[in-house]
Amino acid sequence: MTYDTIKAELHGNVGLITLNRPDSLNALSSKLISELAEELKLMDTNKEIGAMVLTGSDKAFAAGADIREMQDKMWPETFNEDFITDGWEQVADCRKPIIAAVAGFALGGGCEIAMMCDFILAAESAKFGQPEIKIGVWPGAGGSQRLTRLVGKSKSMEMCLTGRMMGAEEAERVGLVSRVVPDADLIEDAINTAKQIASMSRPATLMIKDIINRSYETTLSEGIRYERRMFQASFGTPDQREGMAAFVEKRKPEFS
Ligand code: CO8
Repeated sequence: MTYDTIKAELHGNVGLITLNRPDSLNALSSKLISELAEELKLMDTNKEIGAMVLTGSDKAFAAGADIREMQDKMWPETFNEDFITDGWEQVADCRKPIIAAVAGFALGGGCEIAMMCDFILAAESAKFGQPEIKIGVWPGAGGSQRLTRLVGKSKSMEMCLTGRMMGAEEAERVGLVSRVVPDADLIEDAINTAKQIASMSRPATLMIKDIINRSYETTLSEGIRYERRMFQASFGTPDQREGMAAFVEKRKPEFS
């Protein structure tokens, strides 16, 4: 499929989506969000694909929602069309693991989309922020909630109230990103990490994503109970049989 605002490629069993609006630092227009949602749905249901990578350019993952496009909107319109809903949650709704590979700016909606991914790999040049306050608004695609859960109240309040950007080193220190890599290695590292995930048992990867995400939605005791029930249910799956037999027989597992 070809698009105007994103590029989609396959790298073996990994789907790579590149945000592609270079003239506006990948500002998230409604067209971009709808193309991204469409491609993510295709990749999420494509049996050949085991994991996805979402990236931008060297300069920007995405510098936020498209300010030019939304500047004239008024409240009745935003409410009636449920602005920032259709398509926006598709990244978080994917069942397969999705990695954000971030270089340059990840601001506002860009930071929010990166946080909807399962984890973030950051290039040394990455800069994260929720600068909405500087244009007279506040986060609207989950930033106030996801950033706070990821980095804690103090850091989240400071970032959202001042709009300051956080560099890659600080982002790794506070747990916003899983690892920092040199800019030149970002895409290769992200694809290799996704390939590693895609080579594992598919039900196991989907289940791990599901049970970790459950921890954000429930109490500790309910989450642990859910994890245990799901763990018990893994016994009898072909991949459990194969994975454990391969370990005992000292060979590489071949997951179905
Ligand atoms: N929207 C539209 N255009 C943008 C955006 C944006 N968010 N960011 C950059 N651009 C454009 C610039 O207007 C400029 O275009 P042109 O060359 O035609 O003048 C081009 O990209 C390059 O930008 P700069 O010249 O400003 O580049 P600099 O390197 O000087 O600065 C910055 C880079 C610091 C990233 C700067 O561009 C900036 O501050 N951008 C805005 C960041 C921002 O405020 N983001 C938050 C937006 S609000 C938001 O995301 C709310 C999320 C809620 C969901 C929204 C859903 C739609």
